[in-house]
Amino acid sequence: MLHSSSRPGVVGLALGFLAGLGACAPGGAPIGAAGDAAARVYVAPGQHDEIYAFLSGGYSGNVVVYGLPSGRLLQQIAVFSQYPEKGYGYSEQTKGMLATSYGFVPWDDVHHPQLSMTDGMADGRWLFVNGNNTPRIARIDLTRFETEEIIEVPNTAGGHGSPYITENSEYVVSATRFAIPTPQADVSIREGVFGGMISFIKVDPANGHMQLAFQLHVPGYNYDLSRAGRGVSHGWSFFSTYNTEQARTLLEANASQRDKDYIAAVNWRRAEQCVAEGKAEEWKTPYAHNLVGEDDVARTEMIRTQKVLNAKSCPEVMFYLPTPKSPHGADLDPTGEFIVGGGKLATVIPVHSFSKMLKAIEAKDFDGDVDGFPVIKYEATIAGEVENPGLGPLHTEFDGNGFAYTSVFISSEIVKWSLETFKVVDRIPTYYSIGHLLIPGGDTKKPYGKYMVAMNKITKDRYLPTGPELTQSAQLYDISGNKMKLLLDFPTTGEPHYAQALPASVIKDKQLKAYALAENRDPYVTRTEQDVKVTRQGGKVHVNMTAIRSHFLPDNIEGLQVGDSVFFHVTNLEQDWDVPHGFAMLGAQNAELLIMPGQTRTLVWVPQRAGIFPFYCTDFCSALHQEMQGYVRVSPKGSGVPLAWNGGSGTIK
Ligand code: K7E
Ligand code: CUA
Repeated sequence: MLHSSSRPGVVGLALGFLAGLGACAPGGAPIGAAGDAAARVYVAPGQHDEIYAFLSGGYSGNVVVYGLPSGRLLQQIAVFSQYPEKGYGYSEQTKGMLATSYGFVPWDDVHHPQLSMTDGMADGRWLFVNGNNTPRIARIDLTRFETEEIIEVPNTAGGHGSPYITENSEYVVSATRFAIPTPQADVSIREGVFGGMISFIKVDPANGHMQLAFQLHVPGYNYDLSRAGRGVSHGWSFFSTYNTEQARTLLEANASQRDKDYIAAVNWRRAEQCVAEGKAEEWKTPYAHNLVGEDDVARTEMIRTQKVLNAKSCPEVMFYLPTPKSPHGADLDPTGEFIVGGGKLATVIPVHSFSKMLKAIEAKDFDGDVDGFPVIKYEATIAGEVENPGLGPLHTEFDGNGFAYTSVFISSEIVKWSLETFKVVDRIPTYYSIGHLLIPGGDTKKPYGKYMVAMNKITKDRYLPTGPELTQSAQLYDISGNKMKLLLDFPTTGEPHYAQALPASVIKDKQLKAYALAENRDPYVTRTEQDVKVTRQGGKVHVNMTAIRSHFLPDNIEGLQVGDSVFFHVTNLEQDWDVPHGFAMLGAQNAELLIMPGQTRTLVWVPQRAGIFPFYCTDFCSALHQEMQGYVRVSPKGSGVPLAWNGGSGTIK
């Protein structure tokens, strides 16, 4: 989103504009909706949607999955936030996902999902998302819809221009939003020298595992958004910058002085060469790498060094394209030839040409340099300027039929324009104040097109009011014809920024239905009811427990003591689709466990009082789900009550 300090003014403008539009239709009819909208979005009961859409959950820290065109919510994927519904970040197996160099960080602000790519097309293997606050990148496995890996990005503050993936998933690329001293230092805010960092994180094509390959040390601007080149521009990445003024206070005015900031064009193949030539230095900022192992347990490796390449030591690695004014989006058309800037304060949408850029570099058609980096003449790269784009253009997506669609925040609309004539051909209002927009495959070589989703920042009167906080508002448009048509409003959670979508057929038949019990390698797996047991090691008690419709074993345990750390390792013995069991313990100071078929999950409980404590299954699993419960007996510390349980070799019969 736009930095919040600019928000009140901008919103004020936006609402003023909306008053002119007449936001409330008589009788509450859907404003601007197409006549056949209901039929176009209707997915009959029992039928499936055509498209999976992955919306960033913004400050919820999650990713939210919707079906399109219905707008039905299908799943919430826990990523950077503890999520009690699934026990994510609470169970012993998942806590490690939220480790950072700052310790356990149970929240972040998700902005940009990116599907893994093969030859510039979403291949449906993984979804990457960034955490903006404590910079991290997560990888979600799309056969399970679960987060499998999170890597922290060192020397970075505000991992916003992230995780923009290259066309064969060579790298996920991350740029810093907030300039800071690099490396970190105790300096004067006003006088200190700040830097920026662009990170290239290698993706292992076999398993998706991420590894920080190198970082490029660049001037201390705010790097906002990014795209990796594709097609003709493969091998480059493009980053919008703002605050090239390098203001340190009241940025809303002080970072808006210049008529043009830059899109930084980075030749990452060149950077690879310089790193291979040994030009990178070793820095020592610790960062966490969290990975789910073969045993389905997330473990953390704290890594202490990284390769940092000073961009100045690598000639021709970076060029600046002057771009009006405080650009936000930097988006590439399907061919990779056009680089579209979204100047928040610009009066046109500037479209740079990649081939012209290469020629200008060749001809040294520069307007001098900044910090030693050549600034290419604006006229030398510009392919066209889209006039009359509305107020506050932000992000652009493409339909694959020669048209671009730009979200426009202040005037609350989407403008459709031609990549041939650079003329606006259609415009449609959004309700209200659109941020990102999504076209399925709209950032790939061959967009799927057909639909477009607006993710709006302001909801106002679109839904039944729910106190001061309203649901977030997404809107679905039909873009199959010449005119865009509004089809549907649907609510979203958190504040969605970007989203990705792909045809359901790419991934729907690859979904895991149950974890194979025979392959469960959790160190505390219990494969049969004969194997259940309770063991004490000093103040630690391990309960190897099973769950199957409709009982736990053991379901009676005695001999626990106040202050023990009791580890309930619950294995779900089911092997059917859609039969998780839950596990909840009275007084436990965390969440439930939600255990998928064949999986083991562990909840730690430290009993604080003596007495009898029930536990139960939280997921309605059978007609006798209510009967799926048990008791533990807690005795005072030092009590002589022996450890006893039922099931397996237990002594309670
Ligand atoms: Cu909200 Cu991509 Cu973080 Cu624009 S960003 S709106
Ligand atoms: Cu198991 Cu309800």
